[in-house]
Amino acid sequence: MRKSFKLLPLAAALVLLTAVLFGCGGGGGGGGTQGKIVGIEPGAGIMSATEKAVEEYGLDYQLQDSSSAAMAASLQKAINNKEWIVVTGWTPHWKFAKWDLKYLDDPKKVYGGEEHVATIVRTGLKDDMPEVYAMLDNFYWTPADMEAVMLDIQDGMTPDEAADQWIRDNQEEVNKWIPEQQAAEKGTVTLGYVEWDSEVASTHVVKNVLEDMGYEVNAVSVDAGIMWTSIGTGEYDAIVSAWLPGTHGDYYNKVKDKVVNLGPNLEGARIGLVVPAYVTIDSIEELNDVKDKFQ
Ligand code: PBE
Repeated sequence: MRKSFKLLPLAAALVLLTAVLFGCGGGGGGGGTQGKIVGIEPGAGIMSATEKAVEEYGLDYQLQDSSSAAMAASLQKAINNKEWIVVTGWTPHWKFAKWDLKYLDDPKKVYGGEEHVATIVRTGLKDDMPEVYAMLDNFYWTPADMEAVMLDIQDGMTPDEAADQWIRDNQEEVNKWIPEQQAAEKGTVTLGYVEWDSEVASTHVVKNVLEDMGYEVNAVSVDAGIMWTSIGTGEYDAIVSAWLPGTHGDYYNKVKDKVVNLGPNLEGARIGLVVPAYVTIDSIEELNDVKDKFQ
């Protein structure tokens, strides 16, 4: 009895010593400290893609959870100090207009190629709200359109102000989305989205168009996983934030038999690892050689 009590602290000390000597959780091969990739919200498709990239390229890097806003703030800080930083990035995004950035080459194509953003609606919406369905089906814009809204929000407008401004600047285009047959009875439309800058922009444009048509709109911001399960259960009427075929492929496959895919609302989207242009590497394959620069 007494003997084992004495051994316990000794065992704990040994574990501690081992951890100190071998650097708890660090290393994984090349030695030294791991590099750091600044990520965004844990549920984002780009986060699972990056975990896959770390594995497939054997990167001695740690992917850090964060938020889209915190990622942008880290980028700003690093650029102010001319420090190296690698973040999970995507297009369309205002950061490319604000700073000189580049994607790292991805020869293994872990991040897929060009993507589109699709509009997904719940089963039954077409019968319940035909003109809402028609408007959502017609909704289509370009990366430049989306960036204009994102930049206005970044420059201080609220998402509703920026969306409203864009609609007024593009009223002719927007009028083409609105069906001629207007329902006598309007109702409430629920849109689900995630607080990603691109999705804040698109969701608020659609929200404001529907409001102009006389509907009440709830734009509900949630985690990506919840957005996808809730469109599957029909709790939301629509999402305009489905990044396909790659980024949200797994989420989509789980609900695709229960929802209606209205096809692309934007083409020319992309995800990957992004660095400031002054960073002198060009490929994900080079990251391990310079991990000390990405602390
Ligand atoms: N994003 C923006 C999302 C999709 C839209 C690239 C951050 C994601 O990774 O899931």
